[in-house]
Amino acid sequence: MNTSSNSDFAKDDELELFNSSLLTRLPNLPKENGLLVRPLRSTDYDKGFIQLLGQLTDVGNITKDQFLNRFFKMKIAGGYYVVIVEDLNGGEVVGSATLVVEQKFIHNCALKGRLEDVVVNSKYRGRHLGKLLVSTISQLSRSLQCYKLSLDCRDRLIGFYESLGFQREVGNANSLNIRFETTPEHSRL
Ligand code: 16G
Repeated sequence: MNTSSNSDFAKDDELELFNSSLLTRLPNLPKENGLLVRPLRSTDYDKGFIQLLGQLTDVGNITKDQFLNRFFKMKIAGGYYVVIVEDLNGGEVVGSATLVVEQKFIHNCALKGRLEDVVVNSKYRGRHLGKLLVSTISQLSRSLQCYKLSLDCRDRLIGFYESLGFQREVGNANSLNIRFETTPEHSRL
C-alpha cells in the first residue's frame, strides 16, 4: 500500500510538476543556447522562481513550505502546467508562464486553456523569451487538445499577444474582475 504523503517528501528530492516529455515532444519548440525550457520543479524555490513572479505582481513573503504545499496541490489536482526558462549558466529561473487546463461540459466536454502569469526577468528582456514561453504554452495547449487558449493582460501588452496569434474577438473581447479582500490565511487553502 502506498502510504506516502507530502510530509514524507524529502525536501532535497526533485520532482517535476508535469512530465517533461509533454514539452520535448512539441515539434516546434524553439532552442535557445544555454537556456532550458522545462516544467516547474520542486527545487525552483531556491532558483529565484518567487522573486521572478515578483516582477509580474505582488507575491507576498512565501516560505519554502508554502511553495511546496502549493506545488503538490497543483500536481495532485492536475491541469497545471508551469513552464520555466532556466539559464543553465548560473541555474537561475529567468522566465515562467502557466497553462491552466479547464474541464468543460460545453463543446462536447471540451478542454479550455488559460495562459497565466507570463513573466521574464527584466535582465533578459530583448532575448524573445516571452515569445518563446507563449509559443511553448500555445503548442502545449494544442497538443493537450484544448479547443481554445485565452488570456487577460495589461493594455500595453495587447499588441505583443496579437503578434503571437491571439485575437480580440468582435463582441467578445472583455475581461471583467471582482477583487476580494484577502489575508495571508488564503495561502493555506
Ligand atoms: C496578467 C497576467 C495574469 C496575472 C495577472 C496578475 C498574463 C497573460 N496575464 O494579467 O496571468 O495573473 O497579470 O495581475 O500573464 P494582478 O496581480 O493584478 O491580478
